[in-house]
Amino acid sequence: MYQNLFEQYRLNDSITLNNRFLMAPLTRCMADADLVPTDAMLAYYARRAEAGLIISEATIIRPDGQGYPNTPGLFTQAQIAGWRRVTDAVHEKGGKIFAQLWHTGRVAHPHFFNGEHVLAPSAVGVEGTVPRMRELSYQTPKAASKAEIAELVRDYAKAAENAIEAGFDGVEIHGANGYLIDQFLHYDSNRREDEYGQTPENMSRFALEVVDATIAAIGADRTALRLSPGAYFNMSADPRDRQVFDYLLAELGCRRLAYLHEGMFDDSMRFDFLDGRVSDYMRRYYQGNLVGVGGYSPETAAEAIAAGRFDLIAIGRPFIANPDYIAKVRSGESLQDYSDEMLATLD
Ligand code: FNR
Ligand code: 8K6
Repeated sequence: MYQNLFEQYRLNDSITLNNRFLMAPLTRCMADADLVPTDAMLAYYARRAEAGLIISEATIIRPDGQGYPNTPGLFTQAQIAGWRRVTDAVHEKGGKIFAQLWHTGRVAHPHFFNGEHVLAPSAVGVEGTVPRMRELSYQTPKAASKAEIAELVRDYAKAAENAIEAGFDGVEIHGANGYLIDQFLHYDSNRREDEYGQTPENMSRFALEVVDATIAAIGADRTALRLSPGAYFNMSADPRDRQVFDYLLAELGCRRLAYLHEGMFDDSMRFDFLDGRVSDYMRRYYQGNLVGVGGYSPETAAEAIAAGRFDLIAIGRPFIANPDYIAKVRSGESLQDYSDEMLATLD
């Protein structure tokens, strides 16, 4: 069944995947107090190594990128060594794994890094409190200076180098879901009046600088990007955002990334200003490898791939509920339904 999903897929000259299933990046908040991956995390990822590619849970590039408890990092030697054990275990089982590189921007909280402020494109805060730590209210961020922006770009590239040192096959830059890079890409959160704001070209500048610095550090064939053109999480949409993404996607088309990944929880959502689904919008404006995600079953994913709507499918919640998701789909065994209670343990 679903034969197209089990075909090998050649991402580029360096990387060929065993099948078209990606394990979506899934924050689990289970790293240790030093944000180092644990033995339980090693076992969790190794159990899912049959995926064509695992994308790690979002992993912070530096301390002030942290917005949730116990999210792993890639900025200390101990974190690199911890991830090395995870990547070795996945490779031993024949799998591949990318690190998702994360800075939460205005969704960060100084509680986690004993800091004074959080950095964002502009001093525009998010409403509300930190999930799982409701006593912590979000703060109004500090608008990053140009020197701070340059430092952030360098820190993404450094984290990418650290990821390669840790044995990852590549990195997916987290440019989605209302976090730092996405905050530059939407009018709701980017009110800058310098060369990082106000026009599609300026608003895309930070994202492209991060992408280009990462490519320079580890190569385009090992660099991927996740984007949310439809602001739907930690953010409000503005119809003008469309022009920013039209411009950005055209620019990305020239860069031969490993893949581009839509950041969505539910890809059946339709956005007027994108003329429909996010995946369809991205396919129209981007010709490289495209990853669909958000509420897909093996059936609907196989159909979408057969119809050419995207090339690869990322699976999130069903992979939490079914460590042996790939084997079950291959054999036609029924899948266990996901429930939020499953987030309490790392099975
Ligand atoms: C997520 N998602 C997510 N996305 C991301 O880019 N980085 C992350 O760390 C996380 N973390 C995360 C945790 C949990 C518990 C959930 C449920 C989701 C989004 C995820 O990658 C995916 O886009 C959605 O889960 C939709 O896919 P499914 O679950 O419908 O297959
Ligand atoms: C991008 C997500 C990072 C989340 C970290 C916290 C983990 C808890 C996730 C709960 C998932 C619920 C998803 C519901 C979001 C719907 C958005 C429209």
